[in-house]
Amino acid sequence: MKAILFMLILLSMKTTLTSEQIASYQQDGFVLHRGFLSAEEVAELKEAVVMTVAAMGKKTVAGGGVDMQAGDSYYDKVFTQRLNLWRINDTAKKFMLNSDLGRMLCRLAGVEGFRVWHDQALIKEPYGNPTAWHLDNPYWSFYSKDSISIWIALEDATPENGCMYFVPGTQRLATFDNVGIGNDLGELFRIYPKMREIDPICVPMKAGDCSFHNGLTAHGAGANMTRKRRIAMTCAYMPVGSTFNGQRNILPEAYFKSLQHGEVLANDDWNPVVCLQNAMARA
Ligand SMILES: O=C(O)CCC(=O)C(=O)O
Ligand SMILES: [Fe+2]
Repeated sequence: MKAILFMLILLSMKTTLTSEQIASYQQDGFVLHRGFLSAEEVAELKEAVVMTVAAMGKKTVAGGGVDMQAGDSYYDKVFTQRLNLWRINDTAKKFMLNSDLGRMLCRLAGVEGFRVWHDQALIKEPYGNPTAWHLDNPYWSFYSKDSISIWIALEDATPENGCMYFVPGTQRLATFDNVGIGNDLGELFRIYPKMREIDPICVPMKAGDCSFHNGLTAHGAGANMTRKRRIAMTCAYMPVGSTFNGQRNILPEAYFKSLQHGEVLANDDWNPVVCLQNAMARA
């Protein structure tokens, strides 16, 4: 009975994409997907996220990654950021490693397969600082033009509480140079002056909506000017076959030390596969 219920819950996720959405993602480097989760799914995932974040305390990476603690800096007040919840919470795992979601990623990016890089709960607390413009992929332990993230609104995300903004087409202008998410909102545009010429798009979402963005698309979020938490759950995915670039990011120490530059990142425990198309054909 429990298993049947489990299936029904998963089946109600809206995982079909239109060809317009795919074309729009490929053109702009991001796309909005409305109604991804039902109200019940939002409640289930939100509860799991809030509970897991609370249980982690100041520890920022769960499940054996780099040992880091949140502090009291400007960055700590951009959001409460807790990573790899999927490693310690089955609900987060069920959603973030879902194979239908995996298929959406493959279709959007036009690549054969993805592994989880890391998930992140991103809670912009009341009066939280804005999220400075940045690119994601340069922080990670591999470089790819095809990495992708999902950002799921678990509360309505609005211009008042810090919804996301994207600069369309910037995935084609970016290299792997980056800036930190610090207190200089527009620093990214000093290294990429061409990106300044494009108008950012504000992407408010209802709880249950999600967006997908390429790891090289410039994006940021506003401040939270409200008294309520802006709660989002996100996950970044790495194309299958990506290679180690020498950066640690959140890798566990022993694994990090064992890696050679250029080695394929293929650790099924740490970076499980969420979709592999043509797997049958190649088997
Ligand atoms: O939620 C935010 O404020 C920023 C999110 C972000 O940068 C991301 O998901 O890559
Ligand atoms: Fe980001």
